[in-house]
Amino acid sequence: MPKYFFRLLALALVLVIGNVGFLAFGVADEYGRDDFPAEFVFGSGTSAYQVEGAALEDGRSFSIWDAYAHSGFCDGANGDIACDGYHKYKEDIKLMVDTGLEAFRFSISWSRLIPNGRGSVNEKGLQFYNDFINRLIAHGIQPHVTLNHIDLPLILEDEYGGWLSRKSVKDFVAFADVCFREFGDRVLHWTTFNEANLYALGGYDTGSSPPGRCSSPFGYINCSRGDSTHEPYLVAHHFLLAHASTVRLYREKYKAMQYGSVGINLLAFWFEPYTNTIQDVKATQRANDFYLGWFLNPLVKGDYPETVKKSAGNRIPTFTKLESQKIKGSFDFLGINHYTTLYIKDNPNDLETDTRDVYADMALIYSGIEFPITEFPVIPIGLEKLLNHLKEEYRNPPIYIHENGQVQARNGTLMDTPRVEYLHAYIGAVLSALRNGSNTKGYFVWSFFDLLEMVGGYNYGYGLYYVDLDDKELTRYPKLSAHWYANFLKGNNINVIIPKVKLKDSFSN
Ligand code: IFM
Repeated sequence: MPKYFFRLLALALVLVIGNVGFLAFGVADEYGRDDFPAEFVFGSGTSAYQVEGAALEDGRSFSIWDAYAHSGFCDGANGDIACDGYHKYKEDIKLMVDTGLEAFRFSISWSRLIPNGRGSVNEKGLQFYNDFINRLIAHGIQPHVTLNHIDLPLILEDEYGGWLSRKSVKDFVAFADVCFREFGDRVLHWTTFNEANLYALGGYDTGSSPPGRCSSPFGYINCSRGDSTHEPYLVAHHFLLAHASTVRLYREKYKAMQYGSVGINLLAFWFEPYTNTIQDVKATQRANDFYLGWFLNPLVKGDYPETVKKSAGNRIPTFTKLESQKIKGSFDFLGINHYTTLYIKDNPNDLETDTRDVYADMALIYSGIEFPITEFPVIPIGLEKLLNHLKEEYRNPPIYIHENGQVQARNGTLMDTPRVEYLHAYIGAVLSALRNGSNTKGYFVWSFFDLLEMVGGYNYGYGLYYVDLDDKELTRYPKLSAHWYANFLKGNNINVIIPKVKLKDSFSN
């Protein structure tokens, strides 16, 4: 697509958004930045492999995600160059400033910082993240850092089977130690794992994310190695141990000097029963137990939920008394990634066979999204109910909504009205939840750019900014949603160019 096309479109968007009186079908917005507490943070985010590129530059080594992508699983795409964020970060931070971001969530590539997985630190990697963090802070943008966004160094996968081995716990904690030591004087918000639950399910049950392990008949891919019946439970157990040890390290060695906090992130759908039958209602509870309780029960109550233990039997590891004590209470906040609501139908047939994966252990069927996902259904009440559920069931922990956003085919359009509608509705739902006592502390739009997606490669995007992959400069262009978010964050009292989604709609149901 020619460059001038984007420039003209970008100019048109600026004119439209900036020119309040000119909007034909805008209706006054019903909430603004000022309706949220001043200390509540709004941001956006990315992750290392999805944006950085420079895959083998300046000493970085491959991660399991590089290997997965190079095996053709991300629709044939890979992150060798991605958005070239490694080289363009100064320009990118300028865009964050233009957008008015108060916080930015990103991950540190373990294999860039410690290319051998353990041992010596790569000075160039260290320099990059120091520069990045310093520049964010110089512009008043809080860095929120994820330690592992599905990108374990490949060398550790090859050496001992990665997260399948308990050795991963020690190496992860040592990596976290380096990060706290080097960046913790400036970074106050740390997340150990991104979507720990999906990491276990995608990586080891269905094979639909790195390292792509699964066993027939459970895989979404052709399973060449893995064991979908046992491995997801085993790696989830190791994630929890690694997480708890990392939190302990931070609390004992760094917290008194650095004053930061450490949390974990989970993919969190909201689930609604497909019908009002007792079976579907119970199946919906099971969906929550498997998706959230799998991690949150140990973190809040010290053990896996009874429903999960009952279905998984001896395939789920047990915690020793000491481990359980160590895990219980080992988080300062919970990060959630929420995209949409799914409808749940009971499916007891799944329990009739002894050879089951985690999904069969759940004994349910989902509906609500179809693959390939082209756009998520907009159901903001789902987010509100989810936040309420976390408040009721898990003692109202501090929450950061680390990811929320709308996917669209990446066809070059900057007029992403559906994304604006989506964001407007979901941010409204957050406000409702806050007013109902949720302890939510921040909200991050996923994602800042269109980037490499696990599902769909570069064919789909969530970005506020479009990255022109046909242009060797990889020029970034703000979409309508970037202008909309910027206006919201800057407190400009503008009308929005969207059909009205009234806040009170999200109270109904
Ligand atoms: O891009 C991903 C991200 O890496 C993890 N959460 C879901 C996003 C959208 O698919």
